[in-house]
Amino acid sequence: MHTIYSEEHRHQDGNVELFEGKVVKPHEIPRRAEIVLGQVQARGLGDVVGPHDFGLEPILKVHDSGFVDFLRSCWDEWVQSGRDFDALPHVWPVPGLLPVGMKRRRCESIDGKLGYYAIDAGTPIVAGTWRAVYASAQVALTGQRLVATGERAAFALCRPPGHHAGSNFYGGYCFLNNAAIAAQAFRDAGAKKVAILDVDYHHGNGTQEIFYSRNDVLTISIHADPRQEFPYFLGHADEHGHGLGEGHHMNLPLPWGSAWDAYEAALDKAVRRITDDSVEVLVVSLGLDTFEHDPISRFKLRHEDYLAMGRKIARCDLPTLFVMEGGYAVDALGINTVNVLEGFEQG
Ligand code: SS9
Ligand code: ZN
Repeated sequence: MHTIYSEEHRHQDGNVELFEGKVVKPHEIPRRAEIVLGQVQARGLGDVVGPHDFGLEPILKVHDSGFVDFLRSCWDEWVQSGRDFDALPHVWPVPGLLPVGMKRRRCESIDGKLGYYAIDAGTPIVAGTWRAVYASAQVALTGQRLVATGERAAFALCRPPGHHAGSNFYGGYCFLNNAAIAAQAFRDAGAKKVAILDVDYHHGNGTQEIFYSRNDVLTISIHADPRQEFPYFLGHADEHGHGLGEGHHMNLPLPWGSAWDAYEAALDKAVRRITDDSVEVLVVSLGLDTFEHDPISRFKLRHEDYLAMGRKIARCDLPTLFVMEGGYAVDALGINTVNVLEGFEQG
């Protein structure tokens, strides 16, 4: 299969992340994408191609224009306000802050805007963030075009990742929801029903939010239980979709310490839900932070389990776009990623 890759990702290169209350070096670093690209080439997965530019239009079908404007102008406003270090939020309009009858409003101060749009303080905005984020979305859209025009599968080597970003918010190292943008592009290209299967260790809260009231995009996420793990406030087993979307969202939370046996059972449920529906195309949010040695996660998947994961995803028997999400055991990230893709090709 083809891999889509852009060097623009290197412009997202933060200096700090607030991680569990501590200021640390970011986990989401440029070397992640370089390691994956190296393994794609070393194992001969297929051609590596650059992205086309589809512009802002497909992004604005998923994200609010005010939010996109904020991402584009944030760094300049931050610098104009006298700062030269990474832009992070430090105050939030939590729901109970406002008296009954009052609406959340966007503040003109850049600190107010950061708190308005950010869900965490772990996602630094730097000078090159928008460049990298825009290119990452175009990488996903280029993969979408390849699959929509007849390829069985494609691998969008997106960085930064996307699944924590919603229609009007960013966080969890994610700014624009690449998988959601691609899924919407499949719909606009004529696919009647699209499925997004999120196998990242963390719940795909942004993807859930974007499609929660819709029945044309089935969203399924297998992840660490939000009672224990980020993003904490969403991703429980009893969230099934709302209104028209009722029954078109599925969360499969698993406890800390879960290994392949438990994971495989959840993946079987996901595959069954997809094959029971009239889904025409599959988008996989491919996070590899379920790995046993991931530094920020607590699942126990091993190298060989990713081959089995790829084979199982192939049982959906659908045209498939893989979109890169998380994975922070950087030295193993290429092996685990390409294992899924090779397993899929064998399956
Ligand atoms: C809590 C810290 C989580 C955000 C992780 C985002 C992962 C994106 N243990 N910090 S795939
Ligand atoms: Zn993750």
